[in-house]
Amino acid sequence: MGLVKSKNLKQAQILLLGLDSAGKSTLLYKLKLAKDILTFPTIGFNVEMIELERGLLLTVWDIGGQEKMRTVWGDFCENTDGLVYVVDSTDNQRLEDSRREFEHILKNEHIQSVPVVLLANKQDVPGALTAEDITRMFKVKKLCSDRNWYVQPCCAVTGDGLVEGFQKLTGFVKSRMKSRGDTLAFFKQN
Ligand SMILES: Nc1nc2c(ncn2[C@@H]2O[C@H](COP(=O)(O)OP(=O)(O)OP(=O)(O)O)[C@@H](O)[C@H]2O)c(=O)[nH]1
Ligand SMILES: [Mg+2]
Repeated sequence: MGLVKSKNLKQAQILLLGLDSAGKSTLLYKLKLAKDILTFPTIGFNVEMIELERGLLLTVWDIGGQEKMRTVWGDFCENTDGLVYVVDSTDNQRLEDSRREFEHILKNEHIQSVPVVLLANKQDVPGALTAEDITRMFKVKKLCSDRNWYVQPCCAVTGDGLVEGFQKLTGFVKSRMKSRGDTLAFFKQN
């Protein structure tokens, strides 16, 4: 579907990926409900519509990050307008796994040139890697040289940095659609 534009409402499809326990579902429901919820590992996916800015509806697809689920991430890439990749900044042991999965998904044909925001999550935990650390360790400049990208520090539990990260992404999404002069679907309301 891509970005669907109507007189008063635009929609964008956002894919939320990252290893299991990175904090994807916690941040999704923090954004959606402004509440801390007790999450369970996501088997399958969650999907929520979020209106962070008036007139722009984000459909956010939160896909489980366990090893088995990573094999199907590619099936969710079609029609994606923006990718949010969540990193547990305290999980030193699996940082390379996360980086490898990130590199792999960026090669998916459906998300070529799709903008990316990496969320360096769990910044409330002492010793968490900074956004600069993640940028360097994930080789983001190199891997994302073909697209707009940004690395945002955040804490899904308090909500710090989440709106900023998503706003950055939607800014990129809007400018990509404009610059591509994409075949936007225009629907007249009412
Ligand atoms: N301290 C801290 N804990 C967090 C933060 N974000 C998430 N968590 C915790 O990390 C655990 C995993 O969070 P989830 O949101 O379920 O992780 P997920 O990425 O959805 O994991 P899967 O569904 O298995 O892919 C939970 O216990 C959360 O409370 C954070 O910013 N800080
Ligand atoms: Mg989850």
